Amino acid sequence: MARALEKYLRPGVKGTPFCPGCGHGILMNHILRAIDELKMDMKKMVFVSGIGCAAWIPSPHFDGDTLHTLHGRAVAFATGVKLFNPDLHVMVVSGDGDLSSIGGNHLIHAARRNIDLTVICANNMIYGMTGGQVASTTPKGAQTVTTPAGNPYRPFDLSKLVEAAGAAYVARYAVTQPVALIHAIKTALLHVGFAFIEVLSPCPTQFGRRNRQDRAEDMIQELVRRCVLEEEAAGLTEEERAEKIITGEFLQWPE
Ligand SMILES: Cc1ncc(C[n+]2csc(CCOP(=O)(O)OP(=O)(O)O)c2C)c(N)n1
Ligand SMILES: [Mg+2]
Repeated sequence: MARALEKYLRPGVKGTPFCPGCGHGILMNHILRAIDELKMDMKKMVFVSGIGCAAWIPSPHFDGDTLHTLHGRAVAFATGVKLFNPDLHVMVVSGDGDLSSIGGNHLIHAARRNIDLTVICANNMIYGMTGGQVASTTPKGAQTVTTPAGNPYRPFDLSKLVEAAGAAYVARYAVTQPVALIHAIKTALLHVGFAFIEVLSPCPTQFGRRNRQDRAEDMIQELVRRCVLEEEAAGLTEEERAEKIITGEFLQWPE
């Protein structure tokens, strides 16, 4: 954590729950940097998370009001907080499993209702904390502890799903695109309506080691190689495109 951001950390909380090479710690840094650059008042913010490694990002680390809730129910709790006090900035930070598997219904309906929340989904394509089970975001063919012969199903494209459900702002970046990601978090925080950012976050411990990427650097380098901006992808052939992960700000309703 950069020294300038330490003031946002809850006193007394030591160390990190994240494994070496996990992208969630990098994301934590990017979120705090966005808050710092916007000079947001932590007293006017509430951070809500569900259950999973990603849910540890705000809670217990952030020195502000945090709600560490039930698995899959972060968006429901966040909706309650926002309705109770609309002056608060309510940010949900949780995992792909939490938000889109068990919590999938809350996610799409909050997007449909355009509830004024900022939702950051740390997508490591697996249930990390519970030992590496298949998620609704796991790529087809990928090995997990519950799909040793390879995942037979297609994953959700989370950004497209939330966009189709009715969100006001949708972006996707990897933790390896810090400038664009911090900009997106700032935009999402200022945007009125349901703002969703899918953040690709490597999990060497549960995903990488089962999918021939056991070194954390390999996963980071793969993200650097595969993530392209929408405008860069426009010039690629169909074959080249299939290999890439398209990132960018996909949707921004005028306010
Ligand atoms: C009702 C309920 N079902 C299952 C669990 C077990 N569980 C806890 S976290 C989790 C998956 C978390 O995955 P994700 O949200 O992707 O977070 P990650 O650990 O990958 O960051 C599961 C299945 C639970 N705590 N509660
Ligand atoms: Mg996950």
